[in-house]
Order: sequence, then structure tokens, then C-alpha cells
Amino acid sequence: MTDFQFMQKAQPTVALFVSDLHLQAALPRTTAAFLAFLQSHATRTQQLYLLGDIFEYWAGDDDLVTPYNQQIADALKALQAQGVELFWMAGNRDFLVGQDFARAAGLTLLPDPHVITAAGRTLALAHGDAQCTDDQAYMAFRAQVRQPAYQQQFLAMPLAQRKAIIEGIRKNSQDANQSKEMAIMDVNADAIAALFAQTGTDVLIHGHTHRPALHRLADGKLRYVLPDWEYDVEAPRGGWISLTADGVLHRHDVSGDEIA
Ligand SMILES: [Mn+2]
Repeated sequence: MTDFQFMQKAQPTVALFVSDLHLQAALPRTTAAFLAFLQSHATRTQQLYLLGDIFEYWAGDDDLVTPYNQQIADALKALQAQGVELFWMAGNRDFLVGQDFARAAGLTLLPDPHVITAAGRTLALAHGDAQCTDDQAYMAFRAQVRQPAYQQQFLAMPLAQRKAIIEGIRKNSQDANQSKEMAIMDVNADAIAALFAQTGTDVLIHGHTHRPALHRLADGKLRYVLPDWEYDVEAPRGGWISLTADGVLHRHDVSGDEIA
């Protein structure tokens, strides 16, 4: 190992960014991989940013009665107890996470988008679904379900009824996604430009599209896309982005190795 490599490895991690784990009891290997991540890589960072769709769905914070959900909250809380700051941004599947879950998991809820400054870098964070503006049906659905009045009405229903409704939406969504043009499912370039203008940043990290990449835009801005996680398949997918103290962003693959 050269001195240069040693110096690079010696840079402490300031922040980790993950999204789109789609955690659910039906995916035990994905769940185990995330719990292992929380007990390994995540213990060596100052901050962990959970950028949406960590859960496959969230019916309301009273669903912490489900042991699986409590197990995830406990694991996050244990990490926070070790001194790691946890931040949570809603995805399109788990946007009903509220203050009760935040307390149970020891994390701080963030708006979407959100701008952070860490290791001398100013970064915009987003889940990414709000920038998929070509998908007009989804944008209409999003506008409806993100209204506080709609959410209050929904959360007033019994938990079992809420879960049944969500299961129905998920089934319809899976059917619709299979027939949609792939291009519609990605972010819209104008929406990304608007996000950069709104936040006054040059770097964006988002998930949602399951198209992990680093896009160097024509105007010099950088768009990092997080991978989704799925370990319950033959070729597992996963990974994250890290920010080290020297202000460098690193993309990590499913094994944790840095993507050059
Ligand atoms: Mn999503």
C-alpha cells in the first residue's frame, strides 16, 4: 500500500447516505444486510441519512406494534445511542412516518428537499420521487397523499384497514409500473434544474429511481443516485454513498467497495 492510499483510507467518515431498502419481513436477507450495515459501517460515521423508502410501506406509527417494525426502530435507536446522528427523509412508500417513530428510532425527520453542510460540502438531499414529473398520474397521487388533512383522515382509520388499503395501492402500482415507459419512471431534467436553483447547490444526492449513478451535468452540477437494496435474490443489489472528512463523496457497491 502506498502512502497516498493510506492517507485516503485514513479519512474518517462524516456522513453515510442510503435509501430504497424497501425493508419488509418477507425479505429476511435484505433485512439482515441492513442490520449488519447498522452494526458495522454505520458505527463509523458521525451522521447517517436515510433518504426514503427504507420501509416497503408504513401504515402509521402505531404499526410499531408489529415486531418487525419495532426491531428496525430498536436497531436505529441502538446506533443513535452510540453517538451517531440519524436523519430520515420520507420516501413515496414510508411518508407516513411521524414523530412517534422518530422518537422510537432516535432520528430527526427532514423535509424533502433538504440542504446540509458537512465536511465543507453543501449538498442537496431528496428522495427523488418529486422530480419524476413526467409521471403525471403519480404526481397527482403524491399531491393528494402528502396533504396533512388527507393523512389525518387516513390515520384515523383502524390500522388493519390502512394496511389493506396500502396493499391494494401497491398491487395496482406494481401492475402500472410494468406497463409504463421506463423513461417516465426517471427524474425529469427540468425538475432537477429547478431543484438545484431552489436549493442553490451544485450537488444532489437522491434515490427512488433504482438507477445508481453519478451524473455530471452539462452545467457542472453533480447528481448522485443511490442504489436500492435487494439481497433476497441471486445477484444482490445494494450500496451507499459516504462523505469523508476531506469533503470527498464516495459511491459504494453492494459489497461496500468503492466504485471508481
Ligand atoms: Mn421511492
